[in-house]
Amino acid sequence: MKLFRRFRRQISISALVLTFLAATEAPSPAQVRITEFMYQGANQEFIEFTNVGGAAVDMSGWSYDDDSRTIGAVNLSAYGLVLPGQSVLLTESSEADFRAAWSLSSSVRIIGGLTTNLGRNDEINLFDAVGALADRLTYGDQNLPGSIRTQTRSGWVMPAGVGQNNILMWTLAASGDASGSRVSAGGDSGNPGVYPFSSFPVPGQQPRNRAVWLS
Ligand SMILES: [Ca+2]
Ligand SMILES: [Ca+2]
Ligand SMILES: [Ca+2]
Repeated sequence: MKLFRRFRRQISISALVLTFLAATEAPSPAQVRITEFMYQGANQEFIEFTNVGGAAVDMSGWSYDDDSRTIGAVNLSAYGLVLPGQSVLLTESSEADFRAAWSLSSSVRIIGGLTTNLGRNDEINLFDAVGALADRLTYGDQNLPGSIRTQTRSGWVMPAGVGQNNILMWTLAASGDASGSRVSAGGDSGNPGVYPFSSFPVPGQQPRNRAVWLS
């Protein structure tokens, strides 16, 4: 009987260990999503990606492409580990020029020199490290009349539209709006580097503004 109890205890400990291992080996929910873009502006086009999930995401091996949908077209590995709530930027401009034009601090990660460029009617594709589609946004005011045209004003996604690939859930930036938009040195309107609606605001960045949408 004593032997049986010990055996049973060992079984339950093994089950606990197995449960723990399964939990630690499960893939992390890599919730990096497209949160802002401008296809053309005085300070050139840009795309913002935000980690809207609750766990840090290592973007090593992640990639971007436009409507040609090619995995690996533009390497995003330089972003490295992206914290919950953190936003990172991809721009046609040089990193230094973009940072200066938008007065972004050195803590905001920017990959510059993008040559896979966005047009008026185009698509943004974000692929994770195994080439799975993490997010996609298909847009074009000529293809979908009434949708936004992000020329000199960026578009930012309303919280309900995150990850939905629905351009109708995006809003044009206007100085002082709920997304914290402002004007760049060149006169563009946008809010690159912050997504204030994330549930996980990064310390030092704008506080979350979710109340605006919940009220
Ligand atoms: Ca462009
Ligand atoms: Ca293109
Ligand atoms: Ca933003």
